[in-house]
Amino acid sequence: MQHVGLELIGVPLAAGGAGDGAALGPAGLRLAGIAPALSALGHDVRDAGDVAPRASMIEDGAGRNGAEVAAWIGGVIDAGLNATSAGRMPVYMGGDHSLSAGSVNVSALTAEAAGRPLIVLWLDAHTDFNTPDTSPSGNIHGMPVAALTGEDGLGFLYRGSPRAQLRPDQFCLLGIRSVDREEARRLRAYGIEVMDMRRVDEHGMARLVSQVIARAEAENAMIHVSLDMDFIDPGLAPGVSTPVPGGANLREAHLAMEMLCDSGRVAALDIVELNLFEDERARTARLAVDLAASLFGRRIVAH
Ligand code: HAR
Ligand code: MN
Ligand code: MN
Repeated sequence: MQHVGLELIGVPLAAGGAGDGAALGPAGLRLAGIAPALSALGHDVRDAGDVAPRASMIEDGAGRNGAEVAAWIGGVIDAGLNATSAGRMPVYMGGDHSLSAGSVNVSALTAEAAGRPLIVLWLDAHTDFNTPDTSPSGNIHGMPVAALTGEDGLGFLYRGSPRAQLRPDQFCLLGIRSVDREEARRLRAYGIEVMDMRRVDEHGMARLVSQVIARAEAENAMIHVSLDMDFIDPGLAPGVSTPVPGGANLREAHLAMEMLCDSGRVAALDIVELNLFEDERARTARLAVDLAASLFGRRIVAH
């Protein structure tokens, strides 16, 4: 692929999830060698360090730890815009998935400024489309897709930040195998595209990812890749907070990354939900680095 300036942005955020383990995600990715792995592919890699949560003036947040999560999302938006305004591609190292309420907003703002549409490819076991009213847990990492598509009850996450308009039809959720009852109802009502694991089984990963890329080509869209590590089967990626059996296998996950790389349309990457407390001998951290390398040009053989 063409060499690009990549900006690593650490987001040691765990307040949006159930436990504390996600806060070690950025450290795990750094120790597993994400910077040298991407530099070795010819990219100019800069590590911006960890985001600081904005001093929060939000007191009326919803969900568990709402005000704290909002402060972090403000920091993510500041750091992300800082990277894209300098022409660098952000790689957000989470941290729980609530951070993507900020990172995807940055990609949408950046695409908007460039006059390009954005497609969001959400690789996850979960659909993350709960609201504070429907969530069984109150955890905001189960709500970022709702926040991004303008759910009223989550607007507090963007207070003090520029905000892009994202429509439900700009999202494609792939790898899904855990959806709450109310979430399922809302997904249908909003017409969000859900490529669940049954569709992966029936049609194959290649065909589904091709469809997403073909649509991006038709619209001349950029693609934001939001990789929740629980997308991958927990037998291969145990280091996550909310494992669900029946996920993507190793080649399916790499193939998705390789095809996205070849599309030349990737705008940004989130790597989220890595939980070192649950990992086994850093397998999940290393796999995350390998998947990032596939997304940014590593090949089995050059062709
Ligand atoms: N749907 C559940 C909830 O809202 C679980 C959400 C899960 N966790 C994540 N996000 N890792 O993808 O609480
Ligand atoms: Mn998620
Ligand atoms: Mn998930």
